[in-house]
Amino acid sequence: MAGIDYESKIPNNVNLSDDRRLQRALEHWQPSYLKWWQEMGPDGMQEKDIYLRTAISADKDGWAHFDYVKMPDYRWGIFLSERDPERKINFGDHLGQPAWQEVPGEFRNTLRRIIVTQGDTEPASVEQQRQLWKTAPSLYDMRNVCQVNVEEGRHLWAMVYLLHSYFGAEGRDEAEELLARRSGDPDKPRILDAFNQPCDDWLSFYCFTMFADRDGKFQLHSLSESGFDPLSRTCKFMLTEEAHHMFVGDTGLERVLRRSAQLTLLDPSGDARAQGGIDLETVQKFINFWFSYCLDLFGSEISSNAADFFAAGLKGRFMEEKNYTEHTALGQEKRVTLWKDGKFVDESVALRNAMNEVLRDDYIDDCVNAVRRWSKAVKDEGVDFEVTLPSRRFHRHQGIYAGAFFNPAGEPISQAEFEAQAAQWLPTDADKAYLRGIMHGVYEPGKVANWIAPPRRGINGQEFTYEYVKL
Ligand code: BYC
Ligand code: FE
Ligand code: FE
Repeated sequence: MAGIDYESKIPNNVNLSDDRRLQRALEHWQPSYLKWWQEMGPDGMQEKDIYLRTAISADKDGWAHFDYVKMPDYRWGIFLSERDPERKINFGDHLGQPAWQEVPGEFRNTLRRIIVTQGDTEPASVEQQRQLWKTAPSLYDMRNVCQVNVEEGRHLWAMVYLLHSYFGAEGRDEAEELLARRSGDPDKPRILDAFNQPCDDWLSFYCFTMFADRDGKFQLHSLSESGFDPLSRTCKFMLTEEAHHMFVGDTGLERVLRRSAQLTLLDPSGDARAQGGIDLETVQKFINFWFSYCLDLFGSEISSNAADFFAAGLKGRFMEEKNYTEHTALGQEKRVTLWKDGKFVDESVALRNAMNEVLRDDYIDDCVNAVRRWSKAVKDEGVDFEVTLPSRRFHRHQGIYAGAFFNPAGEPISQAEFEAQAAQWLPTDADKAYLRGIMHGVYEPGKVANWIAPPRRGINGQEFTYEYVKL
């Protein structure tokens, strides 16, 4: 394993200093990145000292260092997990051949598209979250959103490294474009829908890190199986950081739900809002919204793109090597329930064409586990309320259910019925205005907003009362 080069402008474990041309290209991109960060990173937060984790190596133990950092001084580096010189392509049509160290010409465009799509989500999420620190419910939470943001910035670096290293002039153009698109901008939006949705309250932020970063987990896992070895190694290391992002979302929602339950009990008429909190029904609506948008991130249930990615050995299933014994996915089918001319029709789809749905299934299982824990937490507080996930058909904008109308149980309804009930299922403007009204930043160490429970423990062994941000 190459050592960490901390002397150069760009920390890395890829021997960047041996490749002057690449090093120059990345050093040329760096000021554009920093300019983007100043413009689109946490708004007005750039001069503050924040207790942050920085990736300093790809070793399992001791890969990260914690200290106070001003975000623009964060050392965004390029780290790939260790190379296995014996590694073989472990699925698809090239099964058993040595993993590629260079991009095969025939897959150049496809691979570039996958890397660009992945890369685009990283800066998008920073843009979506740039106002959040101001209304953080505690310094602990304020620190966490900044942590997530600097690491998404590093994930952008990871993809830009691949574009610059392996895709020549086209890759350099794509790297520029990654800094030019803007979340939610009608003229130059980010690529995937969920990354153009506003995320400007903390309930949305916890849903986002729970559900969108979890899409990241599954997409990165399937890319870490890639036959293109540099992509595989890059994604493997990104997953190390991703765990904390999902932790922030999962525990954030649990803290909100617990507090909602407590305030429901505290109020004589069981109204958490009357106590300045968030009622459980509102939390459920935000879950419905973000979960459905994140299901869209897996693409269409039946997808020739997905079949091509798998056949080419570019993108495998979740835990392809570990969880499966058969790796060609040929001669197999998956049942998919289509919605055709106002009727459900069960159809067998060639497994390769159903790869998006296979990954979505694993994702949903993962989400179900979390929801079970949250429901238990609410019951432990003494309130009888079941948190649920809506059906995979509810409120979809991509795939075979898009354009039709289903209730959260997945039953078909008319557009008029949907519109009549949407306010009970999805966040309304009034709900968002209510959240804006109760979410004021709490800037004193150890204090927490009324609408959320404190976390069980702090960061890196520190107390919750630690001064995570020096304001
Ligand atoms: N929104 O066959 P289809 C993360 C497009 S999250 C808009 O259905 P395919 C993170 C699609 O591009 C992980 N458009 O799907 C989390 C295609 O367009 P073209 C991100 C969509 O091709 C939090 C057309 O519809 N990583 O890291 O199999 C914070 C038909 O395509 C959407 C990846 O996504 C959508 N939701 O695409 C920070 C991995 N869905 O080509 C970071 C890389 C589909 O006809 N991406 N379309 O113009 C991929 O592997 C695939 O592109 C997809 C599915 C998973 C997105
Ligand atoms: Fe990321
Ligand atoms: Fe993330």
